[in-house]
Amino acid sequence: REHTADYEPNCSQLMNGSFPPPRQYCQSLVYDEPMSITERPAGSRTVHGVCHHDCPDTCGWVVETDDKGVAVRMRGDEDHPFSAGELCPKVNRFLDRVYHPDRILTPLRRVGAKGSGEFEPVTWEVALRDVGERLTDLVNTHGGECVLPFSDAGNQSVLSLQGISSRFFNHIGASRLLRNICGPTVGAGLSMTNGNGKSLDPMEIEHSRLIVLWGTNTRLTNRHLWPTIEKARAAGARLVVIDPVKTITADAVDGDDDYFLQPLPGTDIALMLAVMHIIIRDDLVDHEWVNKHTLGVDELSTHVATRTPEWAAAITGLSVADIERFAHDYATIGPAVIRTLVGAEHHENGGMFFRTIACLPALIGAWKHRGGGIARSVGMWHGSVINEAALTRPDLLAGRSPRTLNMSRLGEILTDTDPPVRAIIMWNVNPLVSVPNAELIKRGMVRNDLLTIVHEQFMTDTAKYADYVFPATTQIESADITPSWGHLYLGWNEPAIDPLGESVSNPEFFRRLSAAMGLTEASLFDDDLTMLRDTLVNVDLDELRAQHRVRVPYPEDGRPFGAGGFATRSGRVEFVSEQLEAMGQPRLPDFVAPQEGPGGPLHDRFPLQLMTSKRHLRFLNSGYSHMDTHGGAEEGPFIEIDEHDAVARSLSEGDRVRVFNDRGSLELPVRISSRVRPGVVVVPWGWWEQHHRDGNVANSLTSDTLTDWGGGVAFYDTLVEVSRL
Ligand SMILES: Nc1nc2c(c(=O)[nH]1)N[C@H]1C(S)=C(S)[C@@H](COP(=O)(O)OP(=O)(O)OC[C@H]3O[C@@H](n4cnc5c(=O)[nH]c(N)nc54)[C@H](O)[C@@H]3O)O[C@H]1N2
Ligand SMILES: Nc1nc2c(c(=O)[nH]1)N[C@H]1C(S)=C(S)[C@@H](COP(=O)(O)OP(=O)(O)OC[C@H]3O[C@@H](n4cnc5c(=O)[nH]c(N)nc54)[C@H](O)[C@@H]3O)O[C@H]1N2
Ligand code: SF4
Ligand SMILES: [Mo]
Repeated sequence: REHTADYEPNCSQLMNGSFPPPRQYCQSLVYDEPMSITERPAGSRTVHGVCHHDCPDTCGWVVETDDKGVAVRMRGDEDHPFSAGELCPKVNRFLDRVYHPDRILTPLRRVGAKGSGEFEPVTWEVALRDVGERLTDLVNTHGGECVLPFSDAGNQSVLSLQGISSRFFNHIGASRLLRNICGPTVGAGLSMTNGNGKSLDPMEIEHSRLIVLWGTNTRLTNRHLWPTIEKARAAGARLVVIDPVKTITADAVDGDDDYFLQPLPGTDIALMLAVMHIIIRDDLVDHEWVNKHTLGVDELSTHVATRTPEWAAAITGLSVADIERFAHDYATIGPAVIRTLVGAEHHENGGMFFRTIACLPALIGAWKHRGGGIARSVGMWHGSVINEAALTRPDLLAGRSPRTLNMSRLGEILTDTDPPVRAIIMWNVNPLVSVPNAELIKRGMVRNDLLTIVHEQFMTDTAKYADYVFPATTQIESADITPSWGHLYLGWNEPAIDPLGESVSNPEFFRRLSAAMGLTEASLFDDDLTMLRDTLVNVDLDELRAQHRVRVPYPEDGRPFGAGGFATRSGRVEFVSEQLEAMGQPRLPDFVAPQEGPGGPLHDRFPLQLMTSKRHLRFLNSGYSHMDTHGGAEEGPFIEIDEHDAVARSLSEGDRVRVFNDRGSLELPVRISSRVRPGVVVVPWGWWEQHHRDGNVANSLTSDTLTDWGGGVAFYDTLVEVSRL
């Protein structure tokens, strides 16, 4: 490897005056005191860090550098209580990503048409002067709301997610972005029943004896939880997997006691209602717990009396016997845990899915047992040590209340919103691959009157539409703290190397943007450590750094609702919800069929339900398909279709087809598969336009209809037809 000028701290050229620095300009300066790492010991170093990806596992890692400051080795941290020394197939070659020849290492200015990907390198000074002037002009002429921040959790560390950026957008009064594409609907659904989205620590599954993996593909998306599940199984736990697709997690079902249920997508609520029907019919209710901690069980009983197993079988496509068996197992084998993550929220009835699933543990009193209840994201527990307001400074809005726009409707935002968005600043996100209805987004992104600024590591499908692309660091190049939504360990991320080329971290990018606009608000120039100190609650930053991680507070007896204490207005689990009724939703859990589904108006023309969930071991969302070591090592893209559906369309293995609906189309080879049911097809998500002959992507087809509540989006309620090319 060449390692000369590239590895100079990028701030040196700035500090010698080629660009005027604001207060804390240079990334390496933030280490001045009291934790100086600027004086590196001669020879190699070993530093501890933590994975930043939008992944529940938040693994610990160790990076070794040589005497020139080049990272030469990276491995899992064996002392990490959750990941225990393993890095997944996405990240175990992370250094290939860090030093990838395609990394963006200087600012780039667009020279070709939007979307063409033609850029020229420019200096930070030139790029920032132009961007600063144009943004200032737009804000002065049209008000701050014409600027839209657009980001997600590409790096979910605290500073990378919202250090400086939130302050910057609050200060200029920009439109606010509702970042609800992943997860908040789960919380909003559970909250209607439990008052909040509080969850069991997944490591408590060790104590469970019935493990229901419901709408989560653990072995793919949450692999470091698997050893905990195996530990419970070794102690006699039984496993049930519920998924419309026969995933690699479903493949783990083994022996007569474990089983896999394959309902049609978006129909699980009917299964849950029938489970409640059976539990009540056969008097498997934990009456004592229900009387003490729930509200509305009589009304619920009357309601589910008509939700028979036969009724649910007709909707879900499951057999009555399977529904009966599952209800009995769930109610009688304890402690019973339902493990669920995000996938099942991506339906029109996504909120109701989680509102209804929360009723199940209440009915059988599962929460009172260690290892019983629901285990989902544990982000809430991390929230107790993070003072978000100190980080994001809502007070900088100074009484203004800018509009809020939902990120899942980016196409609509850019093509049909009044007053229009005139500037969009994107970081941590690749919407042209990841946000539904991508063809509509493209129509917005080509607008010549839209100023598009992207802060990225690679020339993604989205970055191709930018006016300016600014180079972003990777996680091993900047300091941060990283909470986890899959376990209780908040990690310190020590930078192992200096920023490559002229790349900067996210907070540094927004410090520079603030300076370029001539802003003088002091908190826009806070250094990283100051922000972290202000943000952490009851955690000493120096201790966190020395110990690499800290376990966030969690009930000592392992039971989040052991003594009740639900956050609803009644303080109980609400089978009946007045809050939902006030929102115009059913007050009781109920199955509402998706509009874009088998019973809806589009089904005649587009009779196949398209699932585009995570599929490849080496992909993390949209982030790796472009690398030979990752995309090159996976097979795809393709469409998986059941044999009956294939025969009905005269399709054979390997045929090229056009998958289409009114939103777009996609050319793919056919794979005939027994992993999907008739009527359901799967296209793996994460491939870029360069991987498809027609330049479209899976999300060219997907629905941007929002979920019933919670502001999520119904990716997986997408209807398509398939025809041979
Ligand atoms: N069809 C379909 N669409 C989906 C989903 C699906 O299942 N099916 N899943 C949805 C879900 S759950 C999610 S979370 C979203 C994910 O949405 P994506 O936007 O695909 O998220 P990531 O791939 O995690 O990260 C996006 C970008 O962040 C960049 N990045 C990483 N670290 C940094 C950094 O420190 N600074 C900056 N500036 N950039 C950085 C990466 O290079 C990457 O290009 O996609 C959603 N879209
Ligand atoms: N390898 C890998 N790991 C990842 C990611 C990745 O891209 N690659 N992405 C990360 C991110 S951002 C997230 S949010 C998590 C998501 O983690 P998960 O929620 O576990 O993953 P998903 O693939 O979104 O969905 C899980 C399963 O839900 C199923 N599902 C969809 N609709 C329904 C339904 O109606 N009922 C039922 N029962 N099941 C349904 C899908 O078929 C899928 O198998 O994974 C994270 N981990
Ligand atoms: S992507 Fe997830 S599983 Fe892989 S190293 Fe990062 S946190 Fe661990
Ligand atoms: Mo996600």
